Amino acid sequence: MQFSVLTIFPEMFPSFWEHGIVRRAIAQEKIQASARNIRDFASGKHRVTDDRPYGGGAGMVMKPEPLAGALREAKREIPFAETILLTPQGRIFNQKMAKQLASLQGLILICGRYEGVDERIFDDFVDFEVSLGDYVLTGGELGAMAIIEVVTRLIPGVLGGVDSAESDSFSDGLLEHAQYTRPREFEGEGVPEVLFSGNHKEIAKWRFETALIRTFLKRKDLLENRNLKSRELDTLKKWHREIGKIISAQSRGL
Ligand code: 4FV
Repeated sequence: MQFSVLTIFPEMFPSFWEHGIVRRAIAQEKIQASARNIRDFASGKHRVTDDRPYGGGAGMVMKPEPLAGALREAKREIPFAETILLTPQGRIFNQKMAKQLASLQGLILICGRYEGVDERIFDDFVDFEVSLGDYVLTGGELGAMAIIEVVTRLIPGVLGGVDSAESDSFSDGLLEHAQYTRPREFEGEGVPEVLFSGNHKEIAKWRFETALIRTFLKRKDLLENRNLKSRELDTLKKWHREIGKIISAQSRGL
């Protein structure tokens, strides 16, 4: 997978390339990543990349010519790449979208700044718009980094041995189960006994049920907006029956 970031702040990326999973994936040559300075494609002595909006109004707009120049060079380097513009108008980025992106060979990521980019860039160059979330950043760089990190984790072979994308939150649509590590006793609080049972079937059952109840308590939407697996449905039905019994017992004043 090749990532090509277009930004007026390429200096934001070297430290990102040099840490964690992105660093490992680059070292394993599973990904290549570069950040191109849009200003290098701006003309004139001041190489401006922004200008006042036609029709007046506050703020500045990213000029189309420097962006088009940077895009054409990036496309020459990665002709098969899909081009993403990071913008609040885009589809919200999530794990499902990351899985789709991870199947691509190349991504060009346009980082907007100022009030946004000239609309004519959308039509001619942008394959799709992606938003990091419903809030306003001052630039698309953090969105580009998030996409690169999340997608890189899903590239086969990047996550070795112990850590696997399969057990991630959201990978199977549920939040992750509770995690514990040493010490066994922390400020008077222990660790669920089942985790010391050595009974991997019981441990897996406990982890599944804590993942399901946490998802129900914290992110009910994740259960409402997808087809539940039979095991999830059966467990929810079991809890529903048990809760029903408790409620009816209460109503019988026991
Ligand atoms: C944003 C977001 C975002 C809008 C104007 C930068 C700013 C300026 N990008 N997800 N939310 N961008 O707020 O991706 O271009």
